[in-house]
Amino acid sequence: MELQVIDMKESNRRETKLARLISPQKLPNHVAIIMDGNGRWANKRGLPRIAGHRAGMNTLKEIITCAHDLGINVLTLFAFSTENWKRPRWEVDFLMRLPQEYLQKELQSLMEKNIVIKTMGELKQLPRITKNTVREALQKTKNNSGMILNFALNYGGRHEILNAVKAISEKVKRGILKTEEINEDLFDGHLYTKDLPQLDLLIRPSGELRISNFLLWQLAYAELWFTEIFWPDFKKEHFLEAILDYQERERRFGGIHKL
Ligand code: V0D
Repeated sequence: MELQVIDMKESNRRETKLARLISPQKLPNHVAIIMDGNGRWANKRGLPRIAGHRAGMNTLKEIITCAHDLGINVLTLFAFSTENWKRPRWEVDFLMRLPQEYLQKELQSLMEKNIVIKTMGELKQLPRITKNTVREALQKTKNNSGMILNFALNYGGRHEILNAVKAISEKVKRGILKTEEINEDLFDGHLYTKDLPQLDLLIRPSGELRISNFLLWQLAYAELWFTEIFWPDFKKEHFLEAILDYQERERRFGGIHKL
């Protein structure tokens, strides 16, 4: 008990220290997070995987609050990938009930923060209850004007790119678009992220050094930040550390730094 109290103070002090070092005028506009390591976090403690997902939901609350307080404009979260259907049936069923559980607990606080919920991915294939809950949340928050909270649900980066290719080629076939008119901006306009600012920073916890089919096109110039910490152990101080590292990096976009 004593130790835990000391630990808390220690971590609060670190948060305050990090928060003071952040420059408000150099914040990333758009941050994405792969919320990974929930199952392994639970295994390590001899708990069922679903306990890890629940713990991951608490982290989500803390990080959303932190991003909102900092003034981040868009937070994109990888909640369910097109590959996650390969997990055991019971785990998929459990995950599909989380949006409802989450929104029941948190929608009010999201409204108070003026947060807009958005999604990207194929919602069509989700169970009806999940789809309806999510659609209701989109509807309820659509007139808010604060931070965008963008959940990637049944999302795959290659799938997103193929969809764009299909939509563009259909336009060419119908004569609405000329092949010569296809450029990066036009392509951007056919992605789920078309109305969002450019991605600045990707955070991946839990020690995996991969992109795992997330935001393939959008990651072209984004900064990447990895940590070994599992998502349920990921705290405000880690988020602030990622933002601070981002601010200390020199972004070149393929050019050379002018001395
Ligand atoms: C499990 C840790 C919130 C990562 C967080 C369906 C994995 C908890 C949502 C959510 C999940 C989604 C849409 C929405 C509101 C909330 C969520 C899934 C998993 C996959 F509009 N947490 N969460 N969705 N986890």
